[in-house]
Amino acid sequence: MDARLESIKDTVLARNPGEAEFHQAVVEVFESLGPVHDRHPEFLEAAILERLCEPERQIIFRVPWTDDSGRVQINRGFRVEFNSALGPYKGGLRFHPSVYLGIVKFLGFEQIFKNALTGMPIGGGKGGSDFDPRGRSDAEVMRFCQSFMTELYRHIGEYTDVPAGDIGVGGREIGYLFGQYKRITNRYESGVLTGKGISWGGSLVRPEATGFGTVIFTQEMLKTRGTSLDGQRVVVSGSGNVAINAIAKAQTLGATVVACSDSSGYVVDEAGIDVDLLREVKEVERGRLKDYAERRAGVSYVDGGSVWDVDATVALPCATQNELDGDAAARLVRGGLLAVGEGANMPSTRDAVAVFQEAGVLFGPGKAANAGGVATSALEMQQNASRDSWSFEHTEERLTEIMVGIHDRCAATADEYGEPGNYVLGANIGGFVKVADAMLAQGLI
Ligand code: NDP
Ligand code: 2IT
Repeated sequence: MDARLESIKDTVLARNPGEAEFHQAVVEVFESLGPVHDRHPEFLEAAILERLCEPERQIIFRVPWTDDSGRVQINRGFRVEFNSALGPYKGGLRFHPSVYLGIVKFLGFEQIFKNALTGMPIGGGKGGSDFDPRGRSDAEVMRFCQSFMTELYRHIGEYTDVPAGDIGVGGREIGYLFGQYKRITNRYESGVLTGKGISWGGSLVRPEATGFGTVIFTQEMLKTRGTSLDGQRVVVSGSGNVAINAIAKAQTLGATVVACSDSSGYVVDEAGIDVDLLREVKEVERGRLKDYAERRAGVSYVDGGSVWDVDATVALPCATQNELDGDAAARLVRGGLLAVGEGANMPSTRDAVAVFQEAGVLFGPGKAANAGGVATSALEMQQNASRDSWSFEHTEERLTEIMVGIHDRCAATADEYGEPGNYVLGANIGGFVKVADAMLAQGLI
């Protein structure tokens, strides 16, 4: 790392003790930024990096609710409003027992650069709770969401901060959150949340957007090597919103997705995942991947283990952070891997990224490859602001344009900085320069 940035990094790490994921995200970005500071000493003088690493506002609150047996439960809620240089804070809410400040901050930090790369007017933020929705009834989830919003509502708004979904937060949760916001404020402010249902202000393609966008980005990377997804053997991790839609899109483009996972195990389906059955099991029944395997002939289910043991030419990690380590990366490379498109946020460890890059594997980092979700959220905000709703075809066309644009900007930036094909460098520098320029223009705030 550049010596000038090293000491800033040390200060940031010391100021934020115990937040391993946030440290990892900061270090990864700093490693790309040396050459930018050679060209732009004004960024150092204005302490842009120090300011970028300090969230504009961090909100932590108690979320009390009662479970179905009448017992009081207490969770912790978070919203980190990281950077508003380019627009209102924008980013998802994650409900998962592992959530703590370090995870929310890593996600919020990445979101700043991701949102900048989309070219849409959105700043970066993230939130969530250590609430575990698994095994909870709809009524429990509703009471939790109502309590969560009873605090959060005062901090958000169409021009302030616009949350959406992430792990554990989908259409059901956004519905309960929106209902409570509307009830408290007595305002039908559609643009306050994205990921809404289609009949009450949502956008077509938003549910598919992250997975579709990841595959479109991956397709663009493959094109630079004169190939495409057609005929590729793909492994996807996860079986949630991002994974399912990545599987669907990859197969539409002629790939065969032979495996996917959940936190309990993985399935191998050499004929190609049956997306309709997967949607039925996961989205309608809220079941487990094991149930998918039991209902389809010729599928094997592996309890525990790692889905990265399955050979693939294209890997799409779509579950969670640090799910793919250096050993798994080396195994995938030995198995003939050509490309990785990160649907999840920071799923590859720094060791894994190094293995992929050394082996010449095309590597699309999450902040570029999975930006289709938040970009389509921005399209939802646009539709809400104009009280309009667009067709599926039109919205998907916009998503495709945006993803191709992000790919090309990352590639061009990597070329400009003398590292052709380095999408990590391209994404970090491309996102950073846009935010840094806006921060400079807006003065010391
Ligand atoms: P979902 O809740 O719909 O699905 C999450 C999936 O990941 C599930 O299959 C889940 O398995 C698995 N998973 C979660 N945590 C772990 C864990 N600790 N170990 C192993 N598997 C795990 O979430 P999404 O699909 O929305 O999100 C997936 C990833 O994509 C996240 O990294 C998220 O930040 C990122 N992302 C999401 C966007 C969106 O629009 N939703 C946009 C951009 C990025 P199980 O059910 O067993 O927990
Ligand atoms: O990580 C992400 O980009 C998301 N979870 C989506 C955020 C959004 O505001 O749609």
